[in-house]
Amino acid sequence: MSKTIFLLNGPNLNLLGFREPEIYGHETLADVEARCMEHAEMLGVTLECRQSNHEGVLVDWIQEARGKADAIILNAGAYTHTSIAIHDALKAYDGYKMELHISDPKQREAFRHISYVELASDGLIAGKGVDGYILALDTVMEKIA
Ligand code: CA2
Repeated sequence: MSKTIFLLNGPNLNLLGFREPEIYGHETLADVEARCMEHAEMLGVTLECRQSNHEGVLVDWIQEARGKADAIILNAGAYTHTSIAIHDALKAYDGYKMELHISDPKQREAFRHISYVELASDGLIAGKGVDGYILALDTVMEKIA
């Protein structure tokens, strides 16, 4: 039975490649998602890529993953550091949960040091640039194989 992974990106990640390339690189979100889709095909896994700027939409998608996806890879953007709603939705999800960041928030401003996502996740990849997305797919596949 083929596995399904939800790749969810949160607020402002639709701006990837257009601003702050020194932190987030030059690739757009469309580039990153295309790379992930290609990699997922190679791994033989179904990948569903979505992005929203809205906290409640991300909560809805995490709830939707219950019974539909074997794992969630989540870059919750700034909601990582603020959202107990996303934390609670992740807690209610039984599959594997990987927190993902392009930069390493722990090496940045103090307000990025707390992660409500981390407290509800099974793994964390941060500070690897957009290559972290591919690394996350490989790691998650090992966990759900
Ligand atoms: O490093 C990451 O992946 C972050 O999740 C990115 C979030 C930030 O709030 C987190 O602390 C760490 C910000 C996403 C904003 O993305 C932009 C991309 C290009 C230009 C401007 C913002």
